[in-house]
Amino acid sequence: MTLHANETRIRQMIETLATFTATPGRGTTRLTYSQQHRDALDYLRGRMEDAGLATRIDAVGNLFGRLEGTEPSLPPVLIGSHIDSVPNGGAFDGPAGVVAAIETAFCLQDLNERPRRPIEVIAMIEEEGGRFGGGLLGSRILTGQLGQNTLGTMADGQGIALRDAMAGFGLDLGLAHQAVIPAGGIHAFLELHIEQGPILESTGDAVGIVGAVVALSQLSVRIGGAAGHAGTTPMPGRRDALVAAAGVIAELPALAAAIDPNAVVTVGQIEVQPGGANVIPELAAFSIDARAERAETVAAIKTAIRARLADLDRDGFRTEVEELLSVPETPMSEDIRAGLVASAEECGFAWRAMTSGAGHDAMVLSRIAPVGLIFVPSRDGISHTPEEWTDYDQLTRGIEVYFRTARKLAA
Ligand code: HGY
Ligand code: MN
Ligand code: MN
Repeated sequence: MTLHANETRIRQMIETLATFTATPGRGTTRLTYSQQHRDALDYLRGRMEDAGLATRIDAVGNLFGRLEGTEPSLPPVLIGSHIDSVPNGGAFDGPAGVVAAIETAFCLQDLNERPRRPIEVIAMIEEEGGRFGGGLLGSRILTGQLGQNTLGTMADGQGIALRDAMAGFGLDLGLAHQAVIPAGGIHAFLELHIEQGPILESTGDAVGIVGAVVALSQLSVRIGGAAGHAGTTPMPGRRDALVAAAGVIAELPALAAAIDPNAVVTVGQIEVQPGGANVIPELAAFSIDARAERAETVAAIKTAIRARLADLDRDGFRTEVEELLSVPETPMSEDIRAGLVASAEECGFAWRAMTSGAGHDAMVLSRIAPVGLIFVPSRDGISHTPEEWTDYDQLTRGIEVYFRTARKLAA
């Protein structure tokens, strides 16, 4: 079996991207429109151009590299992933997919092959939502699901408006509509991603071929109580927003399990105001990330959360729930899945059919085109931490399967 994917090139791109972090020595922190994002784009443009791609940055900062096809008027095959990270994340979540796409272009260059369909490599913004919340921002803008009205209301944790962060990056929010890919604008989308779970490592399969991505929702909950002096305010009658929030958060695992034992629910962020050690909190704001195989299960979990918050309203608190993101379970294209299986088998690599518990841009892009998603193993199933790791020979094998499938899609 001829291995086209080049492990040295792949490793060099992953290791260089890992240097564009705001937290050197403590994982990858590359937030959208940050200096680290700028450095990564400058580097990636160079590598894309080395691979024979014509590069451009769209109105919201997604980086594209185009390999012209012999029939340029055909809708391109879009390949790639996201380039942002969670705070103190790993070196592979996102970059593995961007590098897989650039390596695909290098392999075609090595073979001196021109695809019939154009191929467009993409490095998308803000998939994690690490800066502006919600997530899947780049792909939701590309597919017309997020427009200027909503974008105009978004700000980061420091209160910097998305509009201003874009301006600082040389982008004009007023032109965001230009980033939208029209219906029929792409032939297919193919993404390689790390599994971020323990299955492939435990089974020894080389790649996971994804059938569907689970349903997921992200909520922002605010609980308002009453500030007061920690020393002189008797316990009975307090409306301590943090105690109320802690009660709700502590109950979430049992609340979700009662609805679906396989559902997952996570509170990753919490903010307390005014934040004095001797002041009774008047506001507690926290995130809830809820996921399950089916959208109606996630909906039932959200209903149960709202009912629990209504109890607090009756106790004199003021609660609010904002839905930042809600995506139903998303099946991948059967044809592309079959193409990935055929490529894995022609390489003689063991593959495994999987469902993705992690959200990915592929689930959003499935709104405008058939999509495919392939996983490579994650050591100890760890991700979203500096310890995230995939062996380079494992990544190279996954990229070989990916390249062969992208090549067929563009034929
Ligand atoms: O949260 C997720 O599933 C993905 O890593 N953004
Ligand atoms: Mn990711
Ligand atoms: Mn992630």
